[in-house]
Amino acid sequence: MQLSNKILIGLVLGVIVGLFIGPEGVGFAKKWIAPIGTLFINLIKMIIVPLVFASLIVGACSLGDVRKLGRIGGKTISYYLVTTAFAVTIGIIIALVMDPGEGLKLPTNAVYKGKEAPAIMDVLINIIPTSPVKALMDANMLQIIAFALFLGVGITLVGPKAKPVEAFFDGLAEVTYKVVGIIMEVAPYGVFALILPVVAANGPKVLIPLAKVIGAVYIGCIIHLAITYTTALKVLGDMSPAKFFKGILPAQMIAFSTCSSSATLPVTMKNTQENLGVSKEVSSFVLPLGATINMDGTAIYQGAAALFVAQVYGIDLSISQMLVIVLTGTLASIGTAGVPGAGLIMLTLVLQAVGLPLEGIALIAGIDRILDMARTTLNITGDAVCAVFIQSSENKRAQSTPSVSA
Ligand code: DAS
Repeated sequence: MQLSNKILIGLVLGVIVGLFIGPEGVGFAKKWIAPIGTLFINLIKMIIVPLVFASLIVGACSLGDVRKLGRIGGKTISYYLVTTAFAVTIGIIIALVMDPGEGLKLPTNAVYKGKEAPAIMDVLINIIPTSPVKALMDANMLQIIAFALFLGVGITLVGPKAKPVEAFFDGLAEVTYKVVGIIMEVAPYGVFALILPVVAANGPKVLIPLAKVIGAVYIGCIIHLAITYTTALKVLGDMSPAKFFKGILPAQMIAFSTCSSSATLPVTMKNTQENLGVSKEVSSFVLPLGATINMDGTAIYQGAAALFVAQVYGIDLSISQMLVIVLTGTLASIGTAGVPGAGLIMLTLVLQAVGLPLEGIALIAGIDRILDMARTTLNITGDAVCAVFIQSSENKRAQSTPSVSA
């Protein structure tokens, strides 16, 4: 049976058993079932750093030359920024139309102390690791990416003398891919154990008061998937959406269950390489970068959640305040780590930027895991669409570049 079918069975069984045991069974689920999910997450966290580090170095080296690295990097970053800003806008529009905060009116005398928005220069400066070993130990993904890219460029520029170094990291990358394959055999059980306690704890009745917020985020994600990604796949990726969504399904289910782009990254890479024809060199560059800075689902969530909080406190936002939400929502999603619940933490940055009470976060925190499932699934899907786009663009370039005659 295909792995994606096994994972789907794990997911569905987890939901059914979660609904069956309900809130009374949460204690049992958290004590005996949840640890299996934690074990699965820890197995993937174990392999993330060596996988991203080795595959990015190999990715940067195999691009062959620094010009190609710059070209692919420029296309990748541009695609990520445009789709993320579009995602925030969708989140705002959906929340304006659905008005999820309707019916809830809370006092607005709240004095809030928001998290200072990190200055964009600080974010950029912090990307360069002063201690690469510490960055690896701390799993600081942005710094690991920066260090790996510099090493990759260095190996490329040194040439033949650095071949043994490239061969070592190429071998390490292959070993990490193989370990991922072994870990994925556990995925159906891990997915079952991750989803069951969440469904048991949140059961259908608890969700009703916040169903509109969940609806707004899920509808926003579906719209982004149906419009932005389908268009990008057809226009930029030359790939039928049906083939894409079938090929990326296992990674989407892992993302939905783990709520972690980083934990899903090995599967996203496996699916894009094996099912979507993306080369190792492109996927090893585009996907680790995307799992760290490209989070369209989180961007939609930031837009919708900010509007929900404004509605709940009866605050009418001006157009310029909504533009501030688009900007800070985009920055917040870039800065969001690929781990569960990271988007909720970054929401404080957006609320503070437009002067909304942070207390609103408490309202949404209870269902954050449910929202995180959708936004993480969209996050990794957007990364995979970008990988397909870059691969298609590079294929076209290769075809249009006259081959050097022998
Ligand atoms: N869970 C994060 C991720 O892994 C996204 C978020 O929390 O918004 O992509």
